[in-house]
Amino acid sequence: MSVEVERKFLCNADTLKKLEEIGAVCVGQQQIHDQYFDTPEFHLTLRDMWLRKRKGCWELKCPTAEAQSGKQGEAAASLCTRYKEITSLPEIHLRVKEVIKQDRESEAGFSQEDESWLSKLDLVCFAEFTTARCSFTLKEEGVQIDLDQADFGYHVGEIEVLISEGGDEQAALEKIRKTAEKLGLTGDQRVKGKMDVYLKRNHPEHYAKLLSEHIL
Ligand code: V4E
Repeated sequence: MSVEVERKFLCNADTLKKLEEIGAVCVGQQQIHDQYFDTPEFHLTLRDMWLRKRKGCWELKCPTAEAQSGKQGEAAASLCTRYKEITSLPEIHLRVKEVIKQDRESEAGFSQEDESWLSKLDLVCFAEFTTARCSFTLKEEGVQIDLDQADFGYHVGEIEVLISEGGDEQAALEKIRKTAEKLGLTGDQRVKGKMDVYLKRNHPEHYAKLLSEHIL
């Protein structure tokens, strides 16, 4: 299982030029269609768990043990998020069921095509959008930089480093800090992600609930 450590940043007219200057190499462009699911009572997102279907595959992003214990470290680290990324469908099902505390055993299978487990756990799609993504790498740092343009009009960049669970988070944070410095990123405020902007516009009640619980 991998842990994604990332820092979001606001893009501007100079971002592409800056990436070129620091030697970032474009490694591809893609369209990403995401559908996010939760119960009507927000069982998952209120625990900072994000279940999504992307390119026909299920993914669950959930907080790491450190994030759950509230450890943030220094200020630069607090600009970053870390989430475990689970892609095994049986494990996703297990974790989701654990949170929803469904008494009734689901008899659904675990194929990517059979979606009956969703309705059995009362999971509905609450957000759906497409992102045009350009990805860059900084090879010597093992860093990926994504420039995302969401179809609802939000443009955001992210500097990310993947580590294994229990891997060297400090080293990942340091790589992100260095990359941010090279890109000339200033500001000590966390930048909003796509979901933040999407929910604020489309589901203000859900958004308000997540804000009040300090999830967003
Ligand atoms: C973790 C999370 C959400 C799920 C989407 O994560 P995000 O990294 O924003 O999306 P994306 O498309 O870049 O995924 P990737 O391709 O990198 O896997 S939605 C909200 N969160 C929590 C969250 C948070 N609290 N604060 C920030 C700055 N980002 C995300």
